[in-house]
Amino acid sequence: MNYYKIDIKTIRTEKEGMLSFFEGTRAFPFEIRRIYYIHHVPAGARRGAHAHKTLQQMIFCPYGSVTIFLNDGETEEQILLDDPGIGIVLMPGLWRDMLWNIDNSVLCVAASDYYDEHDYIRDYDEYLAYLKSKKEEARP
Ligand code: T46
Repeated sequence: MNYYKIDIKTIRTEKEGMLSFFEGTRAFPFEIRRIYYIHHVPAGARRGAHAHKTLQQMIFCPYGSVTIFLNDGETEEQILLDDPGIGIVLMPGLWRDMLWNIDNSVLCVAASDYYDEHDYIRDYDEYLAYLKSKKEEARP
């Protein structure tokens, strides 16, 4: 599946606590054009239910626990994000859902582009048709 996990650089600082950081194109292969974060979500809530045509994103959970469900039209995987030092880089074309495991968990995203609703596919049948047309395009 077209995603991978990354270790976000995390250092124990002289003052109490830890500090994590990442730099676009060093930690993952795109420049960051947008950062957004999702918060004040109750446990048990689900979000997502869409795919992106071109957007690349690095997703991490600096506080709490969120499960990410990925689907590429053939296989499904789920990834637990409950460690501020772990992120996942999602390449375009993956259907995703997110489940909040703990109240008020925060999900942060570094994205390769500005917000554009035209980049979203929010209907699953449309998503499957999109994948099929991409496969046909790629045929020699
Ligand atoms: C994704 C997952 C992980 C904006 O106006 N600007 C923005 O930058 C974003 C991200 C959203 N919006 C608007 C669009 C909708 O009217 O905020 C509303 C909620 O967005 P959405 O329902 O897409 O939110 P999630 O939590 O389902 O999905 C978000 C991102 O949209 C999406 O790109 O991959 O987080």
